[in-house]
Amino acid sequence: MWKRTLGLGALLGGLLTAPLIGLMYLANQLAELPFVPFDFFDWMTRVLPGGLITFGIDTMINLMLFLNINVADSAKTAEQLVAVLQFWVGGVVAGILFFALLGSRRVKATLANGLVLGALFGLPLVLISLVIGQSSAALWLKLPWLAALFLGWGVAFTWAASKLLAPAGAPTTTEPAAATPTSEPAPAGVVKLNRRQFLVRLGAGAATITVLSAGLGATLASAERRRLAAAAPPADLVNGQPVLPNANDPVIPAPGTRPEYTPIADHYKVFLRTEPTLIEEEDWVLPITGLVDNPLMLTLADIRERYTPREQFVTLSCISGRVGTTLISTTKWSGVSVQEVLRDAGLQANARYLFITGGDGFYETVDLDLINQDERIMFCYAWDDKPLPKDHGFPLRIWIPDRFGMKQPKWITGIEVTDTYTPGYWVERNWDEVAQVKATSVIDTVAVNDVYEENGQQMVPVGGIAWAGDRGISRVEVRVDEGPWQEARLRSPLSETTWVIWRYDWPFTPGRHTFEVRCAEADGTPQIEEEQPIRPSGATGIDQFEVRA
Ligand SMILES: Nc1nc2c(c(=O)[nH]1)N[C@H]1C(S)=C(S)[C@@H](COP(=O)(O)O)O[C@H]1N2
Ligand SMILES: [Mo]
Repeated sequence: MWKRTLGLGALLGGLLTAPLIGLMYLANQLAELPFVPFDFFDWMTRVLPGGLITFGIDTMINLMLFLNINVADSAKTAEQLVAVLQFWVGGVVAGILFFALLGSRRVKATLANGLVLGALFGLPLVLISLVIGQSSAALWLKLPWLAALFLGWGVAFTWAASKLLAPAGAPTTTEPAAATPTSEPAPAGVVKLNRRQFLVRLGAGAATITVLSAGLGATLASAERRRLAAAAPPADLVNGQPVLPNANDPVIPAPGTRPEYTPIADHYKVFLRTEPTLIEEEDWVLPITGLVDNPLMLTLADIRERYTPREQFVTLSCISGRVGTTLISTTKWSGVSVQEVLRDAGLQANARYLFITGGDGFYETVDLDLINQDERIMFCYAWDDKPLPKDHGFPLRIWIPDRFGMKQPKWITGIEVTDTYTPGYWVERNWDEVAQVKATSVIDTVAVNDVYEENGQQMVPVGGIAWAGDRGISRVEVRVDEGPWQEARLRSPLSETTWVIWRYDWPFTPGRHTFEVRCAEADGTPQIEEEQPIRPSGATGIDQFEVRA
């Protein structure tokens, strides 16, 4: 009996929740209506303790590395998948509970009770979605839509359960009337179905709706991505001419080296929520308040026009990348010096920190000593000469050289000048307070297919990147099978704050080989070769690359 309740309740819950998710996704793509699974997931990550979340992220990343999935491309996708799966499991659990209720006959399978069950399932979810979700659809549209979906789920569930709960052997009808689980003979002309046939039909119907809505939604989403990609031509060319400052450098990257200037669409992304935070320029002003003589309320136009524009080629990296990380990218950042804006606000004598908040609930503290030492620290409003993409913090983010991304809020919505230190979002979750960039070097390619001959010796180009924040790279060395370290050639970087592309031409010998790379900073400080874990301060160790040739 219990087994049956468990099985059938789970089955019904699962079957009916899949099309619910599909329809929400389609409406989300069509009219920006809420996609409740993401909203619920975001809410959950806020209420659950940080340690548990960190554990969850670690587990997911480990699994992806184990399955050889590119973390930079797929971490967010994986998280979204988890969010959808979690929602679906919620539907399965609700199915079991409700099936048990209906089976116990304490709740009759009436239309009214169907609505009640739908409300029980949906109400908390809809509330969460309305409060923390960022759907831009009007309330008069999203409220009836979500109500219809969840109430519809409840009614369909109750109806289907009543069919399945009909005494064994009794025929079930396909008539969706306010069904009561009785064994009344079916009216003439109605198709009689046994339980198995009924489930097959229900499953087919649910699968059809799910596949159609999810497929259509996905088609719309990929059309939008293509439209965006087409609107953005390759960034390092203008009218077919290279615009990068080192275009004439004689060191040509080994084939297979990552692009020196990351196409914006490929720039790695890290953010707290399941989806990027959407801020409309019209709705946005930046308040700079607290210990200042002249509190400011700046629009984006104010920031662009009142202060001196600056640009900088910047490599940004996430502290949670492993050795050989893909959570690192390079583009051109434009903005204004934070020093200049703060002069305008007039810092008071006891001002010590900026407490910066982001539109997604992220926050971080920046020491004013650091800002006073470095005029490059920037309020950034453009990447690659275009307004910041929504994924990357539109309308404003801060750039702090030589710090990992976790210290640099995007989607900035408020700045308070204070005399007290508040640990930032990730610092509170036990990550490094300073988060200074660790020197790192990575092998991207051993281009065995691009072998060429020099003085009768076959040569294979080997290449990759090295980076040490704003501290520069003076030397990159490669060794093969633990042989002697050989110096690589360095391409001049796009700026003193970007990675360096290196190249080493290896005298080919057939067989299986292990390549290793290490670098030294401009002042000669070698990169840390000892393996250290990612947390709390960023991974260190030697990147290895295996080839069989
Ligand atoms: N508001 C906000 N800012 C944020 C984050 C965030 O989640 N929210 N993540 C930080 C982290 S951990 C990194 S690595 C960088 C990533 O920036 P990107 O996604 O533009 O590459 O943003 C930082 N700034
Ligand atoms: Mo990060």
